[in-house]
Amino acid sequence: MSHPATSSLTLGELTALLQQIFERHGTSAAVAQVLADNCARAQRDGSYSHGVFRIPGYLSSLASNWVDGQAVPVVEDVASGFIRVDAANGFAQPALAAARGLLVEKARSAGIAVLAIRNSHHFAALWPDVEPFAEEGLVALSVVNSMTCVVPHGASKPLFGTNPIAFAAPRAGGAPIVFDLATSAIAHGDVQIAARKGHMLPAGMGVDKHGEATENPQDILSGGALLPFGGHKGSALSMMVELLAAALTGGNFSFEFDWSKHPGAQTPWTGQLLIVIDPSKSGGNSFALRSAELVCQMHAVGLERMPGDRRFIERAKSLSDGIPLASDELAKLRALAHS
Ligand code: NDP
Ligand code: PYC
Repeated sequence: MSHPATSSLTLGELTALLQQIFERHGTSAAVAQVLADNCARAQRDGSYSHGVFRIPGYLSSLASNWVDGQAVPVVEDVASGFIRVDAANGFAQPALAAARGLLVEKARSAGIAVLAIRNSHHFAALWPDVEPFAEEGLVALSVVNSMTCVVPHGASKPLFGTNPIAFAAPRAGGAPIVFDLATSAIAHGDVQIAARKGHMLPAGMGVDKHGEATENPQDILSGGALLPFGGHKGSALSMMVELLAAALTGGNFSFEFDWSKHPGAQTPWTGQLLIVIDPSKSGGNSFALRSAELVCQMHAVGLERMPGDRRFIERAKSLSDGIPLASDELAKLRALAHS
């Protein structure tokens, strides 16, 4: 069996290429730099549903004038532990970047700080938003809502978004503890990838347009919907994400925006919440040592894989061998950088 030819790029090469693409397609240099960095790191870590796969979606949203690639976020310092950012109909990551310094300063002085981003588009993996805090010794939790495509448990029609939750905590002597999970049974991006590859999904992920269970990703994408993970439990977490990421920030609920007048729009126009905690304020044993102890005990009872381990292994491979990209995919990206 012949395999498609692959090329490999360094993180710097891929970031520079993606930055060129974003700028070429209407973003400011500052926005391009933040999005390119995010997307290249996702590709490096094998987060394929939110790596270069997302580039056409970003570009078609920009071309439809649904999202403002030139937006300049407005940061408001509203309380000792609370920052609000109006992303001005731009992407969420530049809004986080604009407020990040103040957020860390507040978390370190007050022990805890909240960043509430509204009027924002998040089209990426969530772990890149939290992992760097843990690398600085802080604990971080973030939630973001997306677009209506998930049927709440016990309901008959979709309402929630795929609404991920990401968490990162420092760990002594090892990589931070990080998880990042959609509250739907599967991320929408993975449904698209399965449909493209002609693969069926495991049972229990979604329903077709008649509300009947289906394992066919095409049925889900053409009028069907996803289910929450874990029945009523995932559904409750998805509801929590709507409340924290939209109601608390002033952003849209996943069902609240209408992109029908912007054909090609794909980036959800919602909100994002981050909570950052300085564990040094808790006193007692160092938090990072306690994290390491917990992981040690988890391994002692037979756990082989921590959340994040797969990504860290992919990252190490990418750093030694380069980030693999199918050669035809790379050619398309290079064409986009000049088109
Ligand atoms: P997965 O189900 O693949 O993984 C969820 C988490 O569980 C990851 O931290 C993963 O670690 C970990 N994990 C997976 N398998 C195991 C295992 N066997 N044992 C222990 N841990 C495990 O992710 P999702 O499909 O839920 O989400 C994919 C991405 O989609 C996320 O990055 C999410 O942020 C993104 N997304 C973004 C949205 C947005 O609106 N911006 C909306 C929905 C999703 P590891 O990473 O190491 O595999
Ligand atoms: O994969 O569910 C998803 C998703 C929604 C918005 C960005 N990614």
